[in-house]
Amino acid sequence: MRLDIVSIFPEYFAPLDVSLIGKARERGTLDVRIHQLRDWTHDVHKTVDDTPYGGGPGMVMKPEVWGEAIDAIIAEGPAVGGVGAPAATPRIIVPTPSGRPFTQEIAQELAAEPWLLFACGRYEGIDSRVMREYGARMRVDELSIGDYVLAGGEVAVLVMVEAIGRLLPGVLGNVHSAVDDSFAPGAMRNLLEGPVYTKPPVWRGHEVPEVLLSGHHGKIARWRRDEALRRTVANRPELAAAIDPETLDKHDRKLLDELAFRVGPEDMAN
Ligand code: JB8
Repeated sequence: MRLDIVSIFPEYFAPLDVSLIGKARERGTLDVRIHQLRDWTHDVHKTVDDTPYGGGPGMVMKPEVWGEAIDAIIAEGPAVGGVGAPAATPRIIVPTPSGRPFTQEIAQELAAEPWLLFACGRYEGIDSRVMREYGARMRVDELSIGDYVLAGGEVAVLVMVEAIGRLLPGVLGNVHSAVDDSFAPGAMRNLLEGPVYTKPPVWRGHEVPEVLLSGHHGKIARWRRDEALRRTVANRPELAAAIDPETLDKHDRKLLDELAFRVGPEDMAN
């Protein structure tokens, strides 16, 4: 996978040199290219922002410099051409608090793409015509990593790249660990992972739940599912309410009943 990242603060991306993503880059699984947006300015001050039309606080990123940057990166072309080669245009991702939510499902979808270009805004964001211009030629997604406001898109891109990167074939140490993740499609859809334990069996008087030491795999799986359901109801009731009733067995329904929790679309009275 090729990842291009455009920012006025390329130093923010030093973490991509280490850990899982760093190793994937060394192996050639990931081709990450960080670009300084100011390289595409023409004035002595390397200006990237201007005052907003209509007034208001802050500054807005100028469209011309973004256009030149994105055109130049697209013109570099994909790593390899020919039949079965990556797309000639990247998918463009613009982090913004006003975007659609970035979810595990979207991470999965983006992990299947050959080429992504992340455009990091600062100030009050990027002139909207940039998204319109490229949206007419390729897929452009404005995505939000959560309901809070950062100072710019850089940290949001680090979050998205880590979530996407660990889904790439061969990036996770244990290829099976992604299927048990909270939010993973399948059995963990709309479920949070329960608690985890390791040795010693007693630490400062706190014991590991006995069932986990039993070696009884059926009972352990059931206990883990109970804990996942309890945690989801306690911490994310809106997620629990969205669980498809068809995915619940008799034991699940009994537990949710004991928690006085109603699941499904017909009645949201929780
Ligand atoms: C200026 O909170 B965020 C975010 C905030 C931003 C920009 C991009 C993303 C650009 N402020 O995800």
